[in-house]
Amino acid sequence: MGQVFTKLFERLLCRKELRILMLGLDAAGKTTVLFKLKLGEVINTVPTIGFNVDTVEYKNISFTVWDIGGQDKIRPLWRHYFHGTQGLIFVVDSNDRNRIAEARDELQKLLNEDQLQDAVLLVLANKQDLPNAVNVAEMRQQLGLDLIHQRKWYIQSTCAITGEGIYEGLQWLSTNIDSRDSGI
Ligand code: G3D
Ligand code: MG
Repeated sequence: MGQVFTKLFERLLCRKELRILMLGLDAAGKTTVLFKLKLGEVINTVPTIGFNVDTVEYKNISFTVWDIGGQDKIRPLWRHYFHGTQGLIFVVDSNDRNRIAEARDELQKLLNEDQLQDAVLLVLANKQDLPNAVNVAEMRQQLGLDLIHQRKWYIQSTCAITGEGIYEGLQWLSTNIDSRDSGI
């Protein structure tokens, strides 16, 4: 699977620099996705006022990942990581019906961030292997994605454990990231 992703990422390499953020509530499956990509070493850092950030650098592409939700105090610190983001991947646990509303609120807040206005949005409706999972059509509605008109977005069903759907999602991302921002 790693090699498949490598091929996909080669397409992005002619660009100067590519910043991708992968965010979502805790336990959505972000770390599982990150390791599935097998891009390289995952570096975990805890910036001074304490939240865990994982980063993977693959050539000129950087993936930055952290758990969102709840922490209003540290929220302003996130902005440091928003700058220059071309792609936002929002991972949601489709099986956690009780927290979809919370995920939606967090997503809406992210989409309101000035520095994320140019980022395209890929939503991964993860954990589709679980029998009680909300399907993609329902998730799209519950997250309010149809109300987004100012930005390119896409929702992909995934199972991060098997890797199902991840390639398709990233392919969409690589095709839709605005090349004007990426130095072409
Ligand atoms: P996070 O990084 O977003 O917090 P993790 O989430 O990647 O740590 O995943 C949280 C838990 O969900 C993990 O289980 C992980 O194995 C599981 N998980 C991730 N993706 C999927 C999926 O697609 N399907 C299923 N069934 N489980 C998934 P543990 O038991 O290690 O806490
Ligand atoms: Mg994690």
